[in-house]
Amino acid sequence: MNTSGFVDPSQIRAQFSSAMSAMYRAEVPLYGDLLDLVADTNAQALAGSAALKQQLEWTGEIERLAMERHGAIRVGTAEELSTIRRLFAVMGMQPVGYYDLSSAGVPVHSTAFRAVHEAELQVSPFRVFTSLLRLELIEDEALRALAAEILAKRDIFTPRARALIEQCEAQGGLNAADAEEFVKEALETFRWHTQATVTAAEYDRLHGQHRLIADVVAFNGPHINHLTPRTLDIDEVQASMPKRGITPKAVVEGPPRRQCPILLRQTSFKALQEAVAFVGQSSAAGSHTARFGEIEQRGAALTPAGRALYDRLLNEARDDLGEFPNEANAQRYADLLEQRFEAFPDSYPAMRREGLAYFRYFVTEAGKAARRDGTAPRNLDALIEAGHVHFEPLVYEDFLPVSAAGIFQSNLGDDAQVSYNATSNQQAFHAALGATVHDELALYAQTQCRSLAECARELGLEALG
Ligand code: OOG
Ligand code: NI
Repeated sequence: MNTSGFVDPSQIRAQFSSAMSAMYRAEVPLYGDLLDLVADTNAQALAGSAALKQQLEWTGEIERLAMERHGAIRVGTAEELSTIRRLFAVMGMQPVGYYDLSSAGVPVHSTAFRAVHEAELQVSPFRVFTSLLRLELIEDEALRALAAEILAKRDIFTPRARALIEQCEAQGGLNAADAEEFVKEALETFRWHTQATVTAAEYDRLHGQHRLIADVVAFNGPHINHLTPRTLDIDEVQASMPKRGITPKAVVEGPPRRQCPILLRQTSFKALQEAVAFVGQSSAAGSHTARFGEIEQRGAALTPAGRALYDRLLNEARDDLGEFPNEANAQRYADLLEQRFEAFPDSYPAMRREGLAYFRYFVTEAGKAARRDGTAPRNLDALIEAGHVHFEPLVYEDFLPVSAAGIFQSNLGDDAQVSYNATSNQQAFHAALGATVHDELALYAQTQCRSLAECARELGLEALG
């Protein structure tokens, strides 16, 4: 609570994230199994490596690890996307990054809603990968018209959620009672619907065009389709999943395993077939497949130079493979990735020296003592050398387009491997969103900059950099 009587948006986000997790756990028990497996693996990883534990203590990530998760939704119209933006804004979540997935055969473009300041991320790092269906990519004109007509009829928000969003915008915040009601009402948008809004025949037509189109159009809301806990050892979780009756996808997306993890590695288990009722059916005689489980391991955020190197090495490994990664070539792909990524320095000092990653800086006890004695060096490299300043990588808070496409595809089945010849259209996305997305690289640069300014202040220096 701040002086205005409003609840801190980060607190609303933390409450919402926890309510969403409880709802999903009740709806999809396998998600609960995954949470247990990840908690066990994380405890093991921390017990096995004092260095890892210390690193997460420096950055504070140790405190947010157990509550860390991301989810994903897919919406159908510009109005839905812009209202979702306003709904997330109540919880201090803003659109970051633009992801075009059409080139990978998924007719959507996306952003991630999340907190943008490190202090807010520390309270709750909850993020939602949010995709907008690109109806214009449906070739069949009659089907496109049908989809648009069905979408125009639905309201995915409760009247009370809409009212509370408006109230928050008008007043600049919500008090505790309103915030609690907001969490409850907002949650309704993300709930699963067993009742479809279309007939079985309409569903089949939509599904025949693309499974994702049926998923977006045929129900009264953008059900949360997965929630992803963060693990400290994704290979261990991947290997342990079958022992707990969970079948993971064949390939871990993202960079290979390294001493110093970078960006994001992800794996998922296949979407579940769930009973639904189509219009005209008296019971849940049909089925729909959308919800799945996913795990992620996060590493260092990369600078533009680091990201360019990552993209190049990833593309080279995929070119070497010569086909989409799949079950049959998974081991070869892992080997090729490792070979190519030998060109990416695997120590934090080297990544820092070469300007490949963003870092956070901390004044050590020795640094504070040296300041009192007036013996401290005055530039960053010398301060690090003398042990007066310590650095840790900034954790990557975003997503990766090639990985996201892999996650989508593993859950859409092989029949979805079409490729759209569409051009990415960030301008149209901004227009639908009613706002522009943040550039994630600028956000990391700002966090690094604030951390250097804080060190300079603590050391009584003009600036550090
Ligand atoms: C989103 C898939 C992408 C990720 O973590 O990259 C994703 C979706 O299936 O809607 O979740
Ligand atoms: Ni995901």
